[in-house]
Amino acid sequence: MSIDPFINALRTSLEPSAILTDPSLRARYETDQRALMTGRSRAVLRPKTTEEVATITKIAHQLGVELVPQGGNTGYCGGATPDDSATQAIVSLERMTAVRSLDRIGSTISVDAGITLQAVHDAAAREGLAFGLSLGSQGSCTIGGNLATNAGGISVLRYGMARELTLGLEVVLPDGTIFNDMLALRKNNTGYDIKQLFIGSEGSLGIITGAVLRLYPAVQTYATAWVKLAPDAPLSEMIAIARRESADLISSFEFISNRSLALAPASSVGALSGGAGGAVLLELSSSSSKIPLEDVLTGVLERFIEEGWVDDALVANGGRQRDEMWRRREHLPENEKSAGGSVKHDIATPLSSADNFRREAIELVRRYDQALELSMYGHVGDGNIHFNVLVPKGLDRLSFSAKIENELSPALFDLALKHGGTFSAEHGVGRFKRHLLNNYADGQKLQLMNAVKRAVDPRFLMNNGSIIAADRQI
Ligand code: FAD
Ligand code: 2HG
Ligand code: ZN
Repeated sequence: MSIDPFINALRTSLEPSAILTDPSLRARYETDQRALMTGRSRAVLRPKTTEEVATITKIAHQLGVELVPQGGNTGYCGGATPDDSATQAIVSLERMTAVRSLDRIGSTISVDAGITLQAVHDAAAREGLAFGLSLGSQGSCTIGGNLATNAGGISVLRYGMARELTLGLEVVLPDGTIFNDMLALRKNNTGYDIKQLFIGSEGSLGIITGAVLRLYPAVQTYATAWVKLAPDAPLSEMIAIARRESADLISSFEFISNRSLALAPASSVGALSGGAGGAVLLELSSSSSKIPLEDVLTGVLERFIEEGWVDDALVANGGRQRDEMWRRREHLPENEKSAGGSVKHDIATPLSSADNFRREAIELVRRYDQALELSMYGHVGDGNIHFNVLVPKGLDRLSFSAKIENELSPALFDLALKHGGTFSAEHGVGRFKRHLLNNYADGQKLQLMNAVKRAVDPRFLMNNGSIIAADRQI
């Protein structure tokens, strides 16, 4: 029998496979996906139901044990990784994967929070419907993680962030009580919209156990182009024109720099290279096959070529070529990793400042060190660019990251803020960016966050150290 009173108490309510204490079984839950941080947990807990999550949380509350919620562990900010004290317990939702119900007429789906994003896509597709959130990690990330981080991805300009796709939520609060707001309503103006507090809270206010999500009619037709950009193509202007000329049928407008494209293995490049200014993956989509999407896309591309913004464009001639284009885009994070890694800057600015930010940020990096290489890509259609500094060959990844984060990143974030932007567009704050939140957030916002945290979790038992920490005000 364990001498840990917390584990002993749990054993009376949970089956043995729900409690992992063996270090070799715990290991994969204790390191973040980029291997930037490894913690040490007291145990990894794997509940199967909301009631089991409530039981765990109640016992933790009684004994003052801190919990770290975890979904697919694909996050970028170390928010699902425990500290190294061996006192925090990870609560993994990986065994809570059910579709609770799907309403075809109302276009909603109700799910357990541990279900993968891909499984939600599949369940919706079986009923002729679609879920609007799409990420490169969708085979492993979970709905709970998506809502906890308010994830973005490649279709935000059509469907919005995770928040905008959520109608209802079920959350186990830090004392083990259950907040149930699993309504499938578009309209419900009955007081504070409390569920919104948990979306984007990165596990610091409670454990999301269920959600009701909005679905849309399934896409029937796509028109997809790989656009080779001329130097200094004004992306913001192009986005505005493309939206207008396509009656807003654009679902993705993804920019990829040439340095990012060059990270791919030579065998996967084919015709999908960039122009002098890089490439854009532009996609229009519709649930009606009666709309001549390709004609609309051709009209947009002709306009770009007339303006001299585009050297050449390739329109996908079918699903296979479309898949190739998307593979080229979705593999970028993996390609960066294989090439030695990068220091990430997940920047968003208003679209009207995006081109100026990019230009000035490139100059800033050049002034700091001519030799640094930038991998820039992302969801520029919604104002978000991943402005990543590649780790030079032969340098230690962690010490290079620390140096850049000390010496260069603050200037890049200052520049983003000068342009009305943010230091974290879609990846969140977690443990890695807590100091940035302290530095950059409005003082009143920090006070309100602190007040909310203290009201919901006065003993700081939920994900202490991620976003907000007990040892400091925030
Ligand atoms: P985890 O990594 O397990 O956790 C993330 C945070 O949420 C942690 O703070 C954790 O405590 C909390 N959390 C997890 N589950 C719960 C729960 N049930 N209740 C309360 N808190 C919880 N992100 C984007 O926004 N856009 C992208 O385009 C994108 N692309 C990606 C591509 C790749 C290849 C990879 C590896 C990641 C990408 N991500 C992207 C980041 C990541 O996939 C998202 O942040 C995702 O939403 C995290 O989900 P997860 O289940 O893995 O959460
Ligand atoms: C993407 O857009 C993800 O592919 C990852 O948000 C971004 O790795 C990155 O910098
Ligand atoms: Zn992204």
